[in-house]
Amino acid sequence: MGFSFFYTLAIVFFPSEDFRKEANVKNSTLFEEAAQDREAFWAKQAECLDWFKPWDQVLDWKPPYAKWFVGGKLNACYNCLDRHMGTSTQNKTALIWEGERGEEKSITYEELYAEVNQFSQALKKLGIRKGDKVAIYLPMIPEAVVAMLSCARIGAVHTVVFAGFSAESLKDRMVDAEAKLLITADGGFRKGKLLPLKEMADQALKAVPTVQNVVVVRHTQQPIALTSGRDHWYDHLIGEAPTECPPESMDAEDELFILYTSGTTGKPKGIVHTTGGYLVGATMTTQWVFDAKPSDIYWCTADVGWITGHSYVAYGPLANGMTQLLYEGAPDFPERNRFWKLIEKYGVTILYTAPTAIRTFMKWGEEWPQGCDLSSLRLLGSVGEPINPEAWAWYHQHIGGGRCPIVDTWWQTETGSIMISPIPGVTPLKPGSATFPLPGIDAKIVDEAGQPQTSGYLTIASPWPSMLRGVHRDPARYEKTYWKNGSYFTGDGAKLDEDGYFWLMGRVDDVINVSGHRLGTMEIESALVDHRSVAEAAAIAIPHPIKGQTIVAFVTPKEKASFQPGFEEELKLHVAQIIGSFAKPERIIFINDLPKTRSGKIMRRLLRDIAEGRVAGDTTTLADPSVMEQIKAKYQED
Ligand code: 7RM
Repeated sequence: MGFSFFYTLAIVFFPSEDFRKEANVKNSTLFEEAAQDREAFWAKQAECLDWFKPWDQVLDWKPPYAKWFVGGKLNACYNCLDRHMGTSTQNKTALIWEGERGEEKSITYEELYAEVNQFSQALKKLGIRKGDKVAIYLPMIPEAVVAMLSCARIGAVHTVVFAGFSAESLKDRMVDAEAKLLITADGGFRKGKLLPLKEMADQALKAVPTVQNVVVVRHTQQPIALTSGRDHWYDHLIGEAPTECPPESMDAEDELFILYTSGTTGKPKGIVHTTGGYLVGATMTTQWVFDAKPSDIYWCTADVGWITGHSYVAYGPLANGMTQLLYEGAPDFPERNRFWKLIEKYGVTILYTAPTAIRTFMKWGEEWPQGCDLSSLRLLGSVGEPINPEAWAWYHQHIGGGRCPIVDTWWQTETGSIMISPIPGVTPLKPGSATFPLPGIDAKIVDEAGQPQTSGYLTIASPWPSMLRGVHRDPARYEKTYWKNGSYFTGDGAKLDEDGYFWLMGRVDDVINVSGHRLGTMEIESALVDHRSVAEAAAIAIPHPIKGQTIVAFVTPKEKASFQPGFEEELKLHVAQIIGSFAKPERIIFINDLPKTRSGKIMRRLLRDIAEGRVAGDTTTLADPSVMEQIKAKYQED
């Protein structure tokens, strides 16, 4: 009841006539076509790409394994670069890069094409062939995009590891992917500090026997150690490489990349995406949702280390010949108006960012954007977690000047491209709702038994082109985690309102979302118990006004001595070392015992009750119900 009260109050924002008139999608025809014949619809959309050989069959669906555009041949890099040569896009700016200290660089499509060709040759010279796995551990610099496209060009499978991940996390991913080569940099910049990427890479590489070569981009110029015979400077390789490298003809179902994402166990999953379907999804959603126009200056603030950076920095925008901004740095460096300064300076027309960033800007106050000219903006986007109506309203008014539609885009690493989102010239917006599934996306809300409901689990009942094709080296996990009653199980809860709008309600599993970073509570727990003084740990997420969620950990130490004051900080640092500093718990509470069932299951739900100040739910199944009082006392005392 409380919920329906909340959403029926929502104001509806209709697309302006001006926006609609110029929009790529002006009416509901796409929805109708898709509803009539989904496969025929996707086949028509796939014509947005250049194919070396057309497909013989649109879809081969043997649940839960899908093949799209069977027999079709293409190359993702060719579709992002080669096909723009000889068109008006050739001399257009592809990437505008700005560093934190104000350095600038601008690269046209032709220049990007040239560099990618050379780097592709360099990779080949280092022995990289079709199907080989290449790890990329780079800051947000143009070379990150060059690296991805070069892999795609020669048919190598990239696995990008976010530069905020620790050496340990990088190692785990390279080992699981059996990476043959690593592309990294001397370092990166963040909040005026130097990130020791090469040092971390060296540390990780000690335990990765499969990596034979390391390419190092010169970026910060900080002194680093090179291992001779293994490490190579990027600029040297480029300087020596031939200028042309023909694109490999790839099967539509050949792997394009693996991207690791958190699940409900301590071990991240290598999500596999293939070439044809993925690129159709990324390309078409960029046209529909971001209303991509040749004149746009587009800025997606996501890092290439996340799926958003893959689909909406690297592939989608470039396949559409867009001009985009890349910024390597913090939003408050040197001042809290850096984003707004960038928008003013480059005339950004489309901004795609995360609710956690918007809430941070809200906290800093509207005087920061007010001091800048944001009149170039015409469209705003949001991704990563539900955007609360207050943040939506602030974004709409103070950034969008009340004139820009906001596309609240729901999707996942696994879905490859946006699934539920407004189409800005068509969809009436309700702040806080991602609105409707895109054309061709068969989203359904169901109960445990798979029956349609207005509140329950969000599922996708039919395959779609950019869907994951599996979990790298773990088909059992793919089948078990994602498929229930023949449908794709998203792990998110959702509700439908009386107008058919989708309202995302957050995860229904042990996956949490801190500042838009996806993490498993199990990953944090494994990192905690990895410390020699920790016996047991339970991590929970509690609501946080800026970060969306924040981590609270309950730890039972092995020895009395560990209760010393500095221990909490030490443990937090330990988590940062194992996963990355974004995974640090906000609070660690030391207790003698965790609330457990008689069979030994930790009841995290009861810990959440304590942390959120609720009366604890049913404790009768606990082996020792008295632990609850002790934990509560400890929680309130710290
Ligand atoms: C793109 C991305 C996926 C999880 C997903 C949701 C949450 C993402 C929204 C959202 C509500 C949104 N990929 N999520 N976008 N929840 N509204 N617009 O974030 O794999 O890293 O995370 O993020 O819980 O399952 S991801």
